Amino acid sequence: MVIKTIQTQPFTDQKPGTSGLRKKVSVFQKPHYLENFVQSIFDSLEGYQGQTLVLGGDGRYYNRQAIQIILKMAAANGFGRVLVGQGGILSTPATSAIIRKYDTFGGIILSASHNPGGPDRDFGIKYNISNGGPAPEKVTEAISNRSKEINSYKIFEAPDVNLDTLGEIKIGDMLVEVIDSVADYAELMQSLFDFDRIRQLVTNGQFRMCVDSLHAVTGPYAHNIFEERLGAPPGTVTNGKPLEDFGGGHPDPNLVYAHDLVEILFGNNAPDFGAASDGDGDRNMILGRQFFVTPSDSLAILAANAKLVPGYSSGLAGIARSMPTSQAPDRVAKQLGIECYETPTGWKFFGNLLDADRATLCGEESFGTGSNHIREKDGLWAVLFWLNILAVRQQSVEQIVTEHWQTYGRNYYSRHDYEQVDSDRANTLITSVRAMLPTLKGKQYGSYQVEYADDFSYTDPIDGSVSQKQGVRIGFTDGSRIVFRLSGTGTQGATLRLYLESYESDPAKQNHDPQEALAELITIADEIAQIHKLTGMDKPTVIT
Ligand code: VG1
Ligand code: CO
Repeated sequence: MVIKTIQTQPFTDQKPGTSGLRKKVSVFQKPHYLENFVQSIFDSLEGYQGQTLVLGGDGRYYNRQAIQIILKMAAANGFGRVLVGQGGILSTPATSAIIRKYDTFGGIILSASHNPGGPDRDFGIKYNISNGGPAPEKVTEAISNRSKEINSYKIFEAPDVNLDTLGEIKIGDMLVEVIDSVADYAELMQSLFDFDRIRQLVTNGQFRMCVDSLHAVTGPYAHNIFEERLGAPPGTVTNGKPLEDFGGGHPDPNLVYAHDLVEILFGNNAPDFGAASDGDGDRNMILGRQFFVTPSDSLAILAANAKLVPGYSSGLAGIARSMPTSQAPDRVAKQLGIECYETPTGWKFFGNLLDADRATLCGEESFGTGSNHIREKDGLWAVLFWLNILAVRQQSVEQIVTEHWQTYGRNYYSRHDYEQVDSDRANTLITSVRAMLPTLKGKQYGSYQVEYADDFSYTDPIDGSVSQKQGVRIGFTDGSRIVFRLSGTGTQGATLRLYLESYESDPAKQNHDPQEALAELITIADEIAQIHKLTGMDKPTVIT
């Protein structure tokens, strides 16, 4: 076995987006492409000699090949040890948990999350730091800068490691430990939630639930936690075997892509509870019988009920939500007398707040919820949190949500995505809305009057770092909002996201379809941004 130094040329497109670098598999398969990026990560870190790295992915196509390359590069660059998930499998939340539990230097997660997988689809890679969370912007910028000037990388010439058998093997001086992908994570969940109480609920013969892993990474975790540890009947977890192409679907837990689950929960004789998670296991969708819980409401409800859950019984230090997430959690925070922080989109912005114990629960409208137990959002954690609440309150999902609205009011919410828009057109749209911002204040649109219009800028309260241009927002005097953003996770063209929110305090008016309740705002958004004209699309591709 020898260390080789390979000469290479920089690629110009290795700037990480909202959550790591995501490209078509064929891009990652270009000679030196993955290697350049991995070496750029290592070159941007300091003090990792002899340290431990965690490595795993969501099992998508190219996961195993990438892991072999990264192991050999980690060894050649001087890491002391790598903990790699069995079969190359580690969910994003499990990786975060393992980094923290074993106090490792950092971790590399191979995933393009909810993007489809397969030879013609997407692959991705992201680096997480020693707190278990996504690398903050100063690190991703360093990686991106390094990738533009890199001219060589180091790799061990060594045989592939058997990833399927637990145990240890060496590459040069570096120890590779193939670890159980599930155990550490499942134990952490058991330490936070009342498993005895949840077990009583899911085995009482009355309560029925379905957990759809969409052939992505949570399958082994969900089987272990729900069926083995909690005793739910076999078959509770569906699509529980991770497949390289996720069975051809989008591993995205929303009403559009998790349609099989949606049909079950909205069909005849529907079960009481349904949940799904995404490719890498950090997102969740929560459904009751004939009932959908909007992710923003979910965060608010978890916060309002946190004291019912052992891991949070002493209360919350604060809540944090991404800017486009609805203001429902703000109302709970106000009632609890705690702060609700508003951050840019992407979990990396929650890290400092969690580390400084300013926030305990965090969430995003994009089906992401989590807490200070790790530094990533966590799909199955959210499912267990809901089950714990249901077990204590002995009410249905619908009852819990509607009572929440009666107490706090309802924030009607929806996101409209326009996918695969021509990038120039999408940029024109955002640029022209930005240019209009100074003129909008005070303007009347139908029954809405603009109170403020700005481009969201965030100053991190802990380290003072500033992130600008994080989404254009237009707020109205009654608290309603319209937000425009371009996605930072896509791999084809641009995706325009339009986020819509309005507030209804009257319980008699809280049972409308959000698309109807938001209809006027939807029209106003088009009037302001000329979405249909500029995208050439007459309706969104996905509505959540
Ligand atoms: C999307 C979501 C964002 C989330 C990100 C990563 O980003 O909007 O809330 O943090 O995906 O989630 P964007 O830039 O496309 O809007 V995941 O589960 O894909 O790692
Ligand atoms: Co994800």
